[in-house]
Amino acid sequence: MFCYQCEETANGSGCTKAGVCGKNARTADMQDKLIYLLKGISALSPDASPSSDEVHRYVTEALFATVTNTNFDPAAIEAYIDRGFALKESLGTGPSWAQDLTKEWLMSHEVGVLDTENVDVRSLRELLTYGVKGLAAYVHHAAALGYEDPSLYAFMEEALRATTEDRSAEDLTALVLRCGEMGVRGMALLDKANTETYGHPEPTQVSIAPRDRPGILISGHDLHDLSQLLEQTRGTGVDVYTHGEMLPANSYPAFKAYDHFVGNYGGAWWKQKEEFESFNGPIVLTTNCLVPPRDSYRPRLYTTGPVGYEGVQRVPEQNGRKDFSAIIAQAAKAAPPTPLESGTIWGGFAHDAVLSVAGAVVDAVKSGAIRRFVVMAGCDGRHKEREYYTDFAKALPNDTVILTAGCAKYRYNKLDLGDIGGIPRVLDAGQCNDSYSLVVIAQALAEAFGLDDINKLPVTYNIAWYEQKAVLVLLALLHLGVKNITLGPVLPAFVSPGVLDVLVNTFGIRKNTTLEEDLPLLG
Ligand code: SF4
Ligand code: SF3
Repeated sequence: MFCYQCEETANGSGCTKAGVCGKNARTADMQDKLIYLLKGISALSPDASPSSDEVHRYVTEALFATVTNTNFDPAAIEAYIDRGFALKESLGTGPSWAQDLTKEWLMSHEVGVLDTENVDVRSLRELLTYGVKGLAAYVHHAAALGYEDPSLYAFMEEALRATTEDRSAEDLTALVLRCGEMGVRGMALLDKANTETYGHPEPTQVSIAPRDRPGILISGHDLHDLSQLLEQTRGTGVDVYTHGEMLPANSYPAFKAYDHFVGNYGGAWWKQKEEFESFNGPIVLTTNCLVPPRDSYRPRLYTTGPVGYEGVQRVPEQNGRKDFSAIIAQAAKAAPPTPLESGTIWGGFAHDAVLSVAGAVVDAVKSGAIRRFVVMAGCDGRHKEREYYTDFAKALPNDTVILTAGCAKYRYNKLDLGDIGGIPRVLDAGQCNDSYSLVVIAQALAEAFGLDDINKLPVTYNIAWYEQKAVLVLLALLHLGVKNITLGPVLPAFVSPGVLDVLVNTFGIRKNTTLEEDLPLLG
């Protein structure tokens, strides 16, 4: 195996024996074969003979299954491969390698990242592939709510196809930037899907103290799954709690209407071993990030959608309806969650909520009460270096406001950083995909201040990344012309020195260093 798609890749260069994430070599090889097949399918469905919706949705979900910490089950990946070969029959003609591809050939050959010898071309091909994986995740969520945009499917397939062709570095770089453009479009589509279906998030104090009743813990990013769970648990005496990236769901009006939807339990994904243990009730993983489970809570762990783990039960599903009845029955017999903490945390500062008080925000900036916004969006992770983000948040001057989205927030969202004239100093826009909200807010502020360039705003970007959705969010920011982003806790291993030069020279990207060096950059 060779995988270097995430931040914690072995030795900062690549996982070759087993993934630091827990992905074994067999699953990694199966994922490489699946990606190869998806590229083949994309090569057979050029614009002239567009693929069916079924093919588009399949490519999207299969890409999602290969995102870090999503699917660790080689049998599930093989099932995606089988589905791909069945769908391939319906496709038109294309290059012979794709047209003649058989499962037999694929299973008996090693394919993967290292097939591309030129390091810069490899780097660009992988950067594009990972951006597309991130995009696929968001497109998948929007589609679950009935929101689809053919141009996004077309782009994902065009990009996959391009990685198999003899393209120049310039050409691939242009596609990488277009991936950022499509990322903005995809996140806007998901924002529309979420807010039209569940209402605009509203500022909410989310309880982090459990109640004295049994509960079900739901994690991941899929709001459609959550909505089905809330509906089916209504009146059963079983509470529902969020974990990790599901926390922002507590701020949507449609979900707040459920009395038994009672708050958030625990922190970011990497703490799940301890937290799933002490939760005591069943846990549903709707997307990444899943950590290989302990045997102790495995019988009460469930996966659904693109997530999977060998030997872990699936949520039963028929015609798109998930059936939580057995999980609810199991929960009813479980002990209430063991309390870990008490109090509340703020959420719900997505674009609608922030822009509804835009006047107050603009006044606070003009009066000097708010000197600067610091975007600290992205992912959290288990590496010790990430303590930097807690220290950075603590060290920020009192006249700065943190804008966040994604699970990166768990590094500082329980600190008491106070408020500025009633505006909390940590404004949480939501999940990683809600980074879109931060962009809408920045653009609205630029307009309010009459600026022609968002880089002239008093905004500093200090972003933490972990997996491929964060890669897409980064590309989206680059497409919007955001310059001088600080990125950490390490730079991606898949960015070659040549590609890094382009990122540094064109966009001023830099790696985070120490508080002493990074804080003065606030100006
Ligand atoms: Fe390694 Fe990350 Fe790939 Fe897992 S996803 S195998 S940790 S590079
Ligand atoms: Fe987190 Fe996995 Fe990236 Fe959605 S849940 S931000 S890491």
